Amino acid sequence: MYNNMNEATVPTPTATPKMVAAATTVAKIAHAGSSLPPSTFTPVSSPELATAAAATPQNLDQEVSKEAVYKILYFKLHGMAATTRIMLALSGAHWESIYPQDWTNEKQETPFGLMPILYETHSTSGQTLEIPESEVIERYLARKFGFWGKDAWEEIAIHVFYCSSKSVLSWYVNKVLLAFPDTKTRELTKFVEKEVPAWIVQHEKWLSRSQTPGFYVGNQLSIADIHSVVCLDRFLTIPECKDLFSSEKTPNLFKLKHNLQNYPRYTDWVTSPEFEAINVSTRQRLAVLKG
Ligand SMILES: N[C@@H](CCC(=O)N[C@@H](CS)C(=O)NCC(=O)O)C(=O)O
Repeated sequence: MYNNMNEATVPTPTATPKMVAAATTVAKIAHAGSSLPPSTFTPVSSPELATAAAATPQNLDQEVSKEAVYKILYFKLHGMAATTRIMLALSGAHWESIYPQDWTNEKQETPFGLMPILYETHSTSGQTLEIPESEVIERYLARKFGFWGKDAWEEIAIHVFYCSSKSVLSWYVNKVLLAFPDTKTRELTKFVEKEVPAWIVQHEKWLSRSQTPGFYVGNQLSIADIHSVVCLDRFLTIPECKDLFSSEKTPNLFKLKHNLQNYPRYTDWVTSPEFEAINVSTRQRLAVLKG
């Protein structure tokens, strides 16, 4: 499974900062010619990696830390990077979306041959953390940026709503978008008549019971709020789903969306030329998948 990892980048448990820096230099040389940051993913921890992963806790109320800069590698599509990009935008951290230039070859350099991948580079140590797997990235950033609740119970509740929305979006992607042509229509009907209405009923119920309108949990923005808005926006682009949503039919989901729109950094991101470019190529890709 780890065939493509660069062994030179794997620090031992007793690796010193000097050894880590040397390994990083070797990795940079090994990746000359590639557009991707050096691959550094490793199953072996070290004090330096643990410190880097725990470093720079930020939240929306704190001044932006320049200690870590982020790159998120994904196709020029919303897809599995949408929630991560929104969290990065909201955090005020220094970040950029990067796109594969020659994916067939670059794929070989990545931990699982799949995107998204988050690269977090620390300016003090020069260390780059490479994190694959969309859900891991989302949860890592949610914790780091303060979208993961204020206590252990809030964390559980946020996780519950986040997972519930994740599963309905996965249902759509796996059973409708990626379906063979002969089953697509049948699965889409199931999605529109059963899966989305069930999501709406349950999430409207829980949002109507929340402590603060516009948030699932507590009185602050969480990954559950952000991810449900990503789902809502996605479902609103499906013509067969559109009529299931309105300010009368789904007032609490709409409140969630309007609340998010009150964050200037969110609005800056979703009105940016780059977001629009991702919109355009997402629409093109979806048109192809729809057939
Ligand atoms: N479990 C992975 C799945 C990632 C995945 O399937 N990525 C697709 C794009 S949505 C990909 O990288 N495809 C390119 C390829 O297979 O070469 C995650 O959640 O990150």
